Parts: sequence; structure tokens; C-alpha cells
Amino acid sequence: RSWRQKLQRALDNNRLTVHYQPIIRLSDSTLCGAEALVRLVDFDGTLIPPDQFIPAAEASGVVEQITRRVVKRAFSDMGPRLSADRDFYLSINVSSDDILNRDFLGFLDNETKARGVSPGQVALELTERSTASPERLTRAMEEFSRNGYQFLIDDFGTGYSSLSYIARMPISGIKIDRMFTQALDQPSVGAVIVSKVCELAAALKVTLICEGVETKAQATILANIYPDICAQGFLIGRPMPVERFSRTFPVAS
Ligand code: G
Ligand code: G
Ligand code: MN
Ligand code: NA
Repeated sequence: RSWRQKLQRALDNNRLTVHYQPIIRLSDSTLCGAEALVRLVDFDGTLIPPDQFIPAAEASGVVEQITRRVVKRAFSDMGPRLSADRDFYLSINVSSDDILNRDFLGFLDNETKARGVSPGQVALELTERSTASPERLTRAMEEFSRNGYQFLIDDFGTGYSSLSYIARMPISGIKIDRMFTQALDQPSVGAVIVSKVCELAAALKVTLICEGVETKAQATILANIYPDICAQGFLIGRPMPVERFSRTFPVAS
């Protein structure tokens, strides 16, 4: 069976689920957001992570349906928290095809209205892997930005986007790929790279989120390099179902 058929069946049978990974500010350990991460539920109940099927979904043209399903589910799961905590944001992974499709903006506007979600609390994560023309992508991003949505550049440092485009795109933050976090374990190399990305973020006036933070040592180095840095990774929390997220990170009253 082709990936397209497998994914279409999973959509038809509602076999997609969404987990949430916490993002905290390192300086005071406050929760600032969560990233929604889709999983495919296999017939035996096993959860298949997105890196195993999103590339196939992008290639076979079903990724836009998957993204919409994730948006609906994530707004339903996280709507109450988003309303209760206006400083909390929900990060959603999108493909450049989603952003280039004019209907997606209308879809998002409908869903945010229906759930009482503020677009400013929605961060759209776009990877540098996109092969779309950067001019076209930038223009499309500007429309989303005008309606209040935030953009984060995901997996920063692993793609081939030119820095001049990053500067022109309406982005509110950069996510440093976990490859660079791992490089911190050899501080002489890793800290230099991360410091340079921090300087870039400061110059562009965008926020910085470091992915794949697994150890206290890495967190300490990061907090020393850049006080405003946010972190995501196993040290803070694994991707988890919404029920566990709510128990682990109760809304402050
Ligand atoms: O959860 P994790 O292994 O396994 O995610 C791997 C990658 O899959 C993420 O970095 C992200 O780029 C992508 N991804 C996760 N969830 C989604 C989603 O809902 N839509 C899209 N387009 N990509 C996703
Ligand atoms: O969008 P992105 O590529 O960041 O997707 C996050 C992926 O990375 C998910 O598959 C998640 O399970 C994984 N992940 C999250 N935190 C960590 C971590 O601290 N270490 C490692 N190795 N993987 C992580
Ligand atoms: Mn991501
Ligand atoms: Na990433």
C-alpha cells in the first residue's frame, strides 16, 4: 500500500493523535508555550512519530489535510488553556504548502474564532527545508502575519535558507536545532555556534528557543549565553497527551 493510501486511511479512521511538548523560559522556568506534535496511531496502538510519515505526507499531497486535523485537535485540546493564560502560546508545525495555500488562512481564522483562540497565541513553525520560492513564501507569510499569527523558523541551522531571507520574513522567533544543543557538550565548539545565533536573534529582535535540551549542564550553558532563551527538550518534558500536560503544568491561578 502506498503512503498516500495509508495516510488517507489514517485520516478517514481518525488514527492521528497530537502530543504536546512544553517550552519554558530558562531564566525563571516559567512555561511559555507548547509544541503540538502529531502521531499516527498504528493498528496495534503503536504511535508512529511524524519524522517517519510527514516527508511522505508532504510528497503525496496529504500533508495539508493532516495539518488541518492537527489544528482542530490542538485548538480543542489547548483552547481552555490559551484563554486562561494569555501569555501561553501554541506552536503548530506547518509545511510551506499550507502557507502557500490561500484557503489555509481562512481555515485558521475560522478555527481561532470558533474556539476563542487569539491568533497572537498561535505560532506557526516553518522549517528551512522548504523548496518553495522564498519571495512567494515571504509574501504568503505576510498575509498570516497581518492577521496576527506568529512564525517560528524551525530546525534553524540545518536548512539552506539564506540569512537575508530570514531577515525579511515576518518571523517572531528562531528554534535552534537540537544538533547545536548536543554540540554544547563540547563547549568550545557548541557555545560559539549558539552564541552567534543568539547575536543574530538579538539583531533581528526575535525570540530564541533551543530544542533538544536534555541535560542540566546544557540548560546552564544556554542560560548563561542568553538570558531570555527558551528551551524545549527531554530535561523539561517529553511530548505528552493533553491530560498529562495539564496535570504536569497546571494553569497558574
Ligand atoms: O515528534 P517528532 O519526532 O518525532 O517530530 C519530527 C518532525 O515532524 C517535527 O520536527 C516537525 O517538523 C514534523 N511535524 C511534527 N508534527 C507535525 C505536524 O503536525 N505537521 C507537520 N507538517 N509536521 C509535523
Ligand atoms: O519540530 P521538531 O523537529 O523539533 O520535533 C521535535 C522532535 O524531537 C520530536 O520527535 C520529539 O520527540 C523530539 N525531541 C524532543 N525533545 C527532544 C530531546 O530533548 N532530545 C531528542 N533527542 N529528541 C527530542
Ligand atoms: Mn517543530
Ligand atoms: Na525542530
